[in-house]
Amino acid sequence: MKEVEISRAIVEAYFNDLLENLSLDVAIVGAGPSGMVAGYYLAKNGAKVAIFEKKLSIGGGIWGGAMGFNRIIVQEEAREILDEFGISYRPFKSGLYVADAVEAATMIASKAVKAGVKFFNMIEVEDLVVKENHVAGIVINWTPVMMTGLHVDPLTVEAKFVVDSTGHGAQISGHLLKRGLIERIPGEGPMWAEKGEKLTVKHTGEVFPGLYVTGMAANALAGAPRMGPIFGGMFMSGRKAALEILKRLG
Ligand code: 48H
Repeated sequence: MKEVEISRAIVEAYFNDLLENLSLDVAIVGAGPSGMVAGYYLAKNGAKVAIFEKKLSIGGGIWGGAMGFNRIIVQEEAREILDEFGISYRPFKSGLYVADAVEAATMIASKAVKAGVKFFNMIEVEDLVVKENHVAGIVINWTPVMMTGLHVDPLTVEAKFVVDSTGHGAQISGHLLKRGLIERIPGEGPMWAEKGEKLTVKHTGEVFPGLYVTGMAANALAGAPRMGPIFGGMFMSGRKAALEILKRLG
């Protein structure tokens, strides 16, 4: 076993995958719960989809449950999504279920990979490709380059649709705001779990031609309340975006 053969295998496998994923049906930005669920339903139904995550680890804000107490709450309307991913849960009181955050994160990630989602971690999406008033892809750079502020030009990935699943900061939609392509991002409102959950799903959708938002990014764009450690809305948001995009892809 030669060290250089190990290096050759890694470089070849990784760059083959990257080459293979430079043209996508859907590029999802952010591997939190809403982005991973969207990716799963898209890939399961035949779309070519990759998720770009700036951190080393995927899962976004799901791992810690609330305050690091690693349990999440899911409401009745989203229970079928727990079943779809094979996540175990127990009823707490009428209409509310408790699941293990680590089990939820790992099951969703695993099913997404098996459905055909390609994850690229440690890659930050630093901008969008916009042509003739339509989002046509993402601009990517290596997270350590972004962290160190080195002046290194990015690469691009073309995609028929881009999904902003970047959570509270709605970073990707922010790139359109700073160019005056969307009018405003009011940011999420203070905690109101029930309303926040409903509005997450309601405001999931296309916010600019070719760009969808999910999860907390949808709340940030709509000025809708946050909801704390209840995750059914994140799951339903991801599924809603996927089903709408699948229709458009035909
Ligand atoms: C690549 C990026 C970039 C970028 C960010 O925050 P998330 O978990 O997002 P959601 O919306 O799927 O889930 C939100 C949920 O975790 C949560 O925070 C809730 C329910 N809060 C309620 C409350 O009241 O606080 O994941 C977003 C992911 C993260 O992994 C980021 O690292 C990643 O997106 N990301 N990846 N390029 N430019 N920006």
